[in-house]
Amino acid sequence: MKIKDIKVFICSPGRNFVTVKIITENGTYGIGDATLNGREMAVVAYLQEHIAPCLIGKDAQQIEDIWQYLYKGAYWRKGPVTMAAIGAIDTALWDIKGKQANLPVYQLLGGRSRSGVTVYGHANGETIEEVLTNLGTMIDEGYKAVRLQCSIPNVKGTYGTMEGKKNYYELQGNRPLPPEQEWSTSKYMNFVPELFKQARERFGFDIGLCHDVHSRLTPIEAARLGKLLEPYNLLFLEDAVTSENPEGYQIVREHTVVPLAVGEIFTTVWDAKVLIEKQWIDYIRTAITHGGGITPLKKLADFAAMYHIRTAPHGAPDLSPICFMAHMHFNLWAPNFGIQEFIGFGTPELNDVFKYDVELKEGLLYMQDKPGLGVDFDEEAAKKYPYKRSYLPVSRLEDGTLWNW
Ligand code: CS2
Ligand code: MG
Repeated sequence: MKIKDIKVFICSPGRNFVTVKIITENGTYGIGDATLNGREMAVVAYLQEHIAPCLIGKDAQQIEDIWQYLYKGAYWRKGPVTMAAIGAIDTALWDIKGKQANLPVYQLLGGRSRSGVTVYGHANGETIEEVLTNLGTMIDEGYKAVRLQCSIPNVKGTYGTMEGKKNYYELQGNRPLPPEQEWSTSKYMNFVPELFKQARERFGFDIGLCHDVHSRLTPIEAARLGKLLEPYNLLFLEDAVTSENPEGYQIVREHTVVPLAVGEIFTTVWDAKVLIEKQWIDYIRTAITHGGGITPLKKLADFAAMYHIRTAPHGAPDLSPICFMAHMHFNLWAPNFGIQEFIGFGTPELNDVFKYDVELKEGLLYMQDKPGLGVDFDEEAAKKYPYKRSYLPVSRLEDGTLWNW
């Protein structure tokens, strides 16, 4: 089954998404997500100029060999641009193989390990009261776990809040230049424990609560935050420290038992290797798109399972419904699946372009069996939403020092 054509689309139904479509000589096609927030066009060029010409005429069934060809054959390995491009190709090939076998992709991975996919939603707000109101709504909707993010008093712009926008897509799709946000570790550290104290006082301990630090703390600061949050029994604390130096997590681990989740910016298993082998983390967050596809993510999950580590795939608004559906199959299969981040079913514009069918019931996602990934991309609809350059914010300390956003 030879690859006849590879198309790359970039559209912006609210925010930018990069989509790959691989078409075989008999007309079967598969799709993949290649979105890299704020650097989308780099991945488009990598796909169009450097990957597509090499794959025309190759056998679409040889998923593993094509992955090795794209990873090792590039010479320059790893990195977000390369691996998002490879991830989209790999995902599209699994979609094709499922369609060819007339099976949902999870059946090709090893079948179901569970009936539904447990998710955690997002409750955020400008004040603790607003966050708790949103948390209460999600508990009423049946969520088993919720991530809490709140603006910090006297700090301009805080990660994870809407800044007055109606949804994440409006927020992320309208940044013609990188917005500058302020950060104060001391104001943050003095404030966050109160958020979780009040959440537990009002809603008890049955609901899973997590929090994304977004790599803003030093290891000893993260250790202190972990200790401060221990009474509130978090499901996990995410990205407590930047992960370029994995030994930073050794320091956090020595001081606190709060479960740690890392990995949304990882692009290969090598980024996670030390953290996993040393058991310095509890959840690995790498997404199929940014992690190079289903092929390497299956290997990463099995490696993590040897060290008691669960998967908790990244599920932010900058991962398209194609990645979301690939995660559905991955999560139904993975024996060490932990939980899936879920920010809802998107907007009318998003669903105008991406077609998929998933149901949320009592905090779990369910999908109907369809051949392949069970998601489609409407090329004509996508034309209505042209690409619009948009950036992630940058963060500065109150004295102007550039900091981790
Ligand atoms: C966040 C992401 O969902 C999360 O855990 O870390 O929303 C992250 O900010 C974006 O993916 C950045 O593009
Ligand atoms: Mg995160």
